[in-house]
Amino acid sequence: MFRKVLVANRGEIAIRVMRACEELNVGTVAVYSDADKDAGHVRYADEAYNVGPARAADSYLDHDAVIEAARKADADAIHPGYGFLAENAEFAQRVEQEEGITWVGPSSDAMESLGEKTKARSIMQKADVPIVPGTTDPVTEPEQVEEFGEKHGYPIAIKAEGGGGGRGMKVVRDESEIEEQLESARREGEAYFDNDSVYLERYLEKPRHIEVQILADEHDNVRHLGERDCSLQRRHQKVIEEGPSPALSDELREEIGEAARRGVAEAEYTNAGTVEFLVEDGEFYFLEVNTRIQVEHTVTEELTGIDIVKWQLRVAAGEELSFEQDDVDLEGHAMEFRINAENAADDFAPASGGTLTTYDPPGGIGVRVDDALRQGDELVTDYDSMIAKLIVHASDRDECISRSLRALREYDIEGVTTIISFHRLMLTDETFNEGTHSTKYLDQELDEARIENAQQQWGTQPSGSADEEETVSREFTVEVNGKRFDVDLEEHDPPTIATEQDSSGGLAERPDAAEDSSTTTSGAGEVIEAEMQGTILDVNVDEGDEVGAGDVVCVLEAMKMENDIVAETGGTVSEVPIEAGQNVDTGDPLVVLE
Ligand code: MV4
Repeated sequence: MFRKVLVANRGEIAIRVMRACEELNVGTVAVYSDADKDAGHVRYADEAYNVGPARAADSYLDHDAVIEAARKADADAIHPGYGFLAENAEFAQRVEQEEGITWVGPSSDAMESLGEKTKARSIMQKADVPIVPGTTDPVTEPEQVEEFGEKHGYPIAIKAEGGGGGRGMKVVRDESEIEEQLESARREGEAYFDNDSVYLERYLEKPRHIEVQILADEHDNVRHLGERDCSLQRRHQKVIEEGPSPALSDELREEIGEAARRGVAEAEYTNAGTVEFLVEDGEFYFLEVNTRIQVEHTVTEELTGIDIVKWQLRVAAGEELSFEQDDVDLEGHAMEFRINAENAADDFAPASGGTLTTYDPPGGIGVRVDDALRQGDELVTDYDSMIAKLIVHASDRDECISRSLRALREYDIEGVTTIISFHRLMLTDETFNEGTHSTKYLDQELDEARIENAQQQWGTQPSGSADEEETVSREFTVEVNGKRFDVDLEEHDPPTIATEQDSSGGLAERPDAAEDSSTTTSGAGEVIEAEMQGTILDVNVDEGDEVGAGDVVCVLEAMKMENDIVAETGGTVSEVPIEAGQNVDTGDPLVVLE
C-alpha cells in the first residue's frame, strides 16, 4: 500500500478520498489554488501545497504544478477524484511515466480507447453488449445520414466522437434537417473536443439513464456493484441519483450488470469505472463509460457497504479484489442529493459568493453528508456550485423518501441560497414518487411555478444586513514546506478598505462584493465580462449590432449549465473578442458596448 497519496482535487471529493487514505493509514497531501487557501480539504490534509492562482487552468489543471507538488511532498500516488484531470489520458500517461508515483485510476490506454465513443461502441459490440442501433465508424456526408434514416427511421442522434456528458449531440427529426445538423455537430465537435468526427444512433425519445458501477483489478477480476438510476437530470446535470433503479426488473438488473462486466473486461479496464446505459421499453443500450470515480459513487457504497475509493487505492497498489460477484449484495434503497449553492427559482443561477453564516448538516440513522465546509466559511465560487452531498439509505424506496425529507428539513444552511427546497419538491412530486420520470422530465414536464413556490415555502435567502455590527476576521495562512500555520485576526467595524484606483487617482471605496456587477463601465460604455470560468456556447451579436438592456449577447457554458449572458444596459456593440468554443475565465471581456 502507498505511504502518501496526493489528491489532485478539491472540495468534498478531496476529503472523501483522504478519509479512505486515513482508514488505510496512508498519508494525505492536498493541492490548492489561491482561491482555496482556507478550504476544507486543505484543513483536512496532513500537508498542502499551493499549485497556482484561482484559474483552474493555472492550478488544478496544471500538469506540471500537480506533479511538482507530488515530488515536493514525496507522494507515491496521485488520486484525481472526479472532474479536473480525472479523465485526462495525457496526464494519466504523464503520471504513469513518473518514477515512483502511481496513478490511481484506469490505464491511460483504457481511458483513451473508451473516451472515443465509436471505439467504445466497437469494444462493447465485441463483448456482446447491446449498443443503440447506429454506426461504429464516423460519418462525414449527408448521404450517409439519409441512408441510415431510410434503414433505421427517425429521429436520429448525431453524436460527436469526443463528446460526453451533455455535449456534442444533435437530433435530426426528418431528412430536411440532416445537412444543417450534421454540419453543426461537426463544428461543435471541432470547437469543443478538437475532433470533428461524428457518428449516428437511433434517437430514443424518453430513455432512463442507468449506470453500473464497476471495480476491476489487475488480476482479471471484474465485479459490478449494481446500478444507479440517474434519470432525474436538468440540462444534463444530475440532480438526484438513486439505487436500485425503480425502472429495472430483477431480470433486467442481472442482464445489465453482466453486460457491464463483459464490456469492461473486453476493454482491459482496471480500477473503478461506470458503464452508462439508456433503458427504454425493457431494453438497454450502451451509452458510454466514465473512466473515473463519480460524484454519485456514494449511493452504491451505501447499498453494498463496499468502500469504492479504498478499493481504488488497493487495486492501484496491485492488490486483488477480495470478494466474488456473488458476495456483492445490495441492501435497501439509497438516494444522493447534490446540495448546490444555486437559486432554483432563478433558473438555478449559481451563487456568486456569500458566507455560510449557518451550516448545520443533518444526522441520524441512514444519513451521510460528504462536504468540505464548516460554519463561517466563505463560499468559493470559482469552480462549481456543489457545496455538499446528502446521501440517505433506508430499507426501501418509500422509507428512503421519507428519511430524505426528514434530513433535508434538518439541513440548516444560511448565508447562501441552495437547492434544498427543490429537492424537497422532487420528493413530494407524484411522478418522481412513482419512479416513472425519464431523463426529459425536468427539462420538459415540470411546471417551473412549482419551483418558485417551493422556494417561497422552504427556501433560504442570503442572510446578513447592513445594520449588523461588521466583524471581519482575517485569516492569514503561511505555508512552510507543506506545513501550514494559520494566523487569525479579528477586526470589529473595520474601516472600509479602498482597493481600487478611481479616476482621480485616489482610492475609491470598493462596492460591496454582493453588489459587484458583472460589467464595469469604461466611461463611454459597458464591458460585459465573464462572471465565471467556462466555454462560449453561442455568440448572439456582431460588431455594430444595437442591443437593449436584458438582451442575451452570448451563452456561456459553466458548471455543466448554459448561462445566458445579458447586457445590463443598451448600446451599440463595438467589440466581440470571443467566439463559440472559446474558454474564458472570470473577468474576461465578452462583449463591449459603446
Ligand atoms: C441519447 C439519447 C437518446 N437516444 N442517445 C445525453 C448526453 C450524452 N451522454 C448522451 N445523451 C443522450 N444520448 C440516443 N441514441 C438521450 C440522451 C440524453 C440523456 C442521456 C442520459 C441522461 C440524460 C440525458 C438528457 C438528455 C439526452
